[in-house]
Amino acid sequence: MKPIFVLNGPNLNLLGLRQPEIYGQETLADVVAGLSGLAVELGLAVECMQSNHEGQLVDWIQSARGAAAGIIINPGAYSHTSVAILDALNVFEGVVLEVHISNIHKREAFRHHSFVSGRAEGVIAGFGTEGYLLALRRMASLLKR
Ligand code: CA2
Repeated sequence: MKPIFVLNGPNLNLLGLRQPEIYGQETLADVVAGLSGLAVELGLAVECMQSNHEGQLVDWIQSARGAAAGIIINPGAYSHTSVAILDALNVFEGVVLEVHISNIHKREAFRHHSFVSGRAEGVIAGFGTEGYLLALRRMASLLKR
């Protein structure tokens, strides 16, 4: 089975270090450890990557073509701005799930729209960092079909 790419966008390297009232106490390393453990349980493999750079995210999405079964992505602020990330995801043939730690619909109006949501099979928002684990469980059931 090809791996699942878990992509995190800008500033998510600061998880657990700043703004815990919005994004919780867990660090990105904690999230990666949780996903790696759950992946073993589900019989999947995950490759977790984070970048603050839009082009790097586009490069990783392009590299997923033929190499990954699915992509779980939290594009961070690029969710609301990036047609380039949407275009790259549109060329990827596998399952795409979108995760937001916070409930973007309860926040400022500019966060209510995500370009990626038009491509994603499903979107999780407002479940904290647990959303990544829920997305991985959903990915496992979608890939079994
Ligand atoms: O809720 C989410 O997961 C977001 O994708 C997070 C983005 C935000 O721009 C989106 O609207 C919603 C921001 C990520 C910033 O992450 C930080 C984590 C800890 C401390 C500071 C920033």
